[in-house]
This record gives sequence, structure tokens and C-alpha cells, in this order.
Amino acid sequence: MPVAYIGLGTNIEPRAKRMQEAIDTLKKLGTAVALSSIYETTPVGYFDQADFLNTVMAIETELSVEVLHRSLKELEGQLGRQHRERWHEREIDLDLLLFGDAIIESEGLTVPHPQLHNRAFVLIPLAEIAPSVIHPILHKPVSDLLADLPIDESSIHVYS
Ligand code: PH2
Ligand code: MG
Ligand code: MG
Repeated sequence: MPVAYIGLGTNIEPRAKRMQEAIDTLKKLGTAVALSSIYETTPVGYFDQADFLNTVMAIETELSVEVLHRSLKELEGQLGRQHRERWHEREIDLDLLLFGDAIIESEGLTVPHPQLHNRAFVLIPLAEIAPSVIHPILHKPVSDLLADLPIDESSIHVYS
């Protein structure tokens, strides 16, 4: 069974409660095999918004990648996500980062996540639980992707 890596993010209070709810709900999509620490991170892309909590969860699942992706979008709605401008604050964001070694480029779904290797708030938690997983396009382990990324240490710290 493939392992899916899912990035979670929230920056609307109650952040910790929203994150825990999302983690508990994601467990229903398969077998949770790993969960990173929760990190508090400064916003990337659009700066005039509150700090995020970010984490990464690994789930072994029988779902197809399309069904898993659709389920993540549905769960975002169930967990209260409102539609806003791109990059702006969100109640909960559930991003499919990796799905085994699948490479998918269809309308509405790109796997691996196209920004995965550029974002400390993804790579740091991902490297915590999956340092040796190979990015199927870049052909490098997550630990190398992280080592290659310049990181502002003040932009991310362990929250819990
Ligand atoms: N998500 C974004 C844009 N910027 N910044 C942080 N720190 N964490 C996020 O999860 C995040 C972001 C778009 O999905
Ligand atoms: Mg996102
Ligand atoms: Mg998203």
C-alpha cells in the first residue's frame, strides 16, 4: 500500500484545536504511520497574516490518489475552511505532498506538491518523519532537499 504524506496548515484560531481535529479526521482515511511535531511558522507568500501551525502526517492508504485528494478537499470543507484569496489565511489546509512514488499532473492535482522542495514549513516536518524518502522527480531524499534549502531559523520553531 502506498504511503501518502499530507501537509497540514492553519493560521486562524483556535489553531491547535483545528490541527488536532484535522489529525483525528485524517486517521479515518487510512492507517496513520507517522506524525511530525507541530511547528509554528511565519507566513510565506502573503505576509500580512497570523503565524501558522504546520505539521506533516504519513498515512498508509488503500484509496487511490484521486479519491484521497478529493477526500482532503471535502475534509477541508467539513473542518470549516472558507474560500479566500490564494495565500491568505485559512482555517485548515490539507495538501497532498507525496503519494508513494507517484507523479501526477492533471487539472487540479499535481503530485509531488510543486512547492514541496521550496518550503521550510513543509520540508522540516517532512524530514523529521521521512528523511530518506526519495522525491520521485528530483531523485533526492527529503533530507538532501532540506539541506539544499536556505532557511531563516527565526521563521520556524517547534510548537508542540
Ligand atoms: N500555506 C500557504 C501560504 N503560506 N505559510 C506558512 N508558514 N504555512 C503555510 O501552511 C502556508 C504559508 C499556502 O498554502
Ligand atoms: Mg498549502
Ligand atoms: Mg492547499
